[in-house]
Amino acid sequence: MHALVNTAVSAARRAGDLIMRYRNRVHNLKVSSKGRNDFVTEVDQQAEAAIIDTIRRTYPAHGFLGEETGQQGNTEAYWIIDPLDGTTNYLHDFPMFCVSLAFCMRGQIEHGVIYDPMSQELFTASRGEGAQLDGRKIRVSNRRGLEGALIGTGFPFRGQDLHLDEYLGMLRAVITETAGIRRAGSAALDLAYVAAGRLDGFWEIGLKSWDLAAGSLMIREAGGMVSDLTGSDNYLESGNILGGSPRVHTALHKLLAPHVSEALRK
Ligand code: 2AM
Ligand code: CA
Repeated sequence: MHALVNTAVSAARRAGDLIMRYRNRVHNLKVSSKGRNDFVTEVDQQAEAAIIDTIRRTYPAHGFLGEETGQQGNTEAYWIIDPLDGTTNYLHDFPMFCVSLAFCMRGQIEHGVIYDPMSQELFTASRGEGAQLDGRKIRVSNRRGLEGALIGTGFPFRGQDLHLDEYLGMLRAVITETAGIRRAGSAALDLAYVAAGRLDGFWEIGLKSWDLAAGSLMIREAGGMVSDLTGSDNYLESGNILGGSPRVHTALHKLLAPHVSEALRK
């Protein structure tokens, strides 16, 4: 395994252990949901601090772009961190959340690690070297189109740019044409599931780069395709993503196209 991936795995496991240690406490907090929210925010922050600390010990010159702490340091060689993807699930003890780490070098994502501390499944990928689940090579599904396909998505949630009408149009189209939709609540883990062939495709709008960086590399390295909703490579910037096995990606792109408004083309 690449030395950078080794370090990322240690960091992700350390964050995952911390998340699991706090899990019972979150559930026992009999306070208002605000109190619980604050507590979870604290878990997020501590997990991110643990990740940064682990990476810094080996790579003191690297920079970071974290969901909790934002951009810091080196912007040429840096780590994109989602310390706890699926926070709402975690808050509800719904067992679908993960730690997502990506290493970015001069604008290219080179390595990705996604760790699910509930199942202890570890997904890894390095550019040009494939993707693995617990050390075994994974491939996207070999489904030939939308018929029978299982598609993941996430509902829009950010206040002002909900694009709800467009999204509902997409949902209607996908419900009609596929075997079903799953809305699991952790975009990073959903993307890892696409890479592992558990989902045939995935789309979501309005995400952030830390939700997508590791998982998008994983899908490509597992033989799949990733783009934004227009088919371009701009998904990390736009936050709109469409991924899947090659034929499902192509079919889903075509199916969603009529619902992609001007605003979603940026
Ligand atoms: P998060 O848990 O790290 O915030 C689900 O649609 C995806 O959107 C998740 O990856 C989740 O990542 C992200 N997300 C960000 N803010 C959210 C919110 N307010 N509600 C639901 N999901 C959110
Ligand atoms: Ca996230």
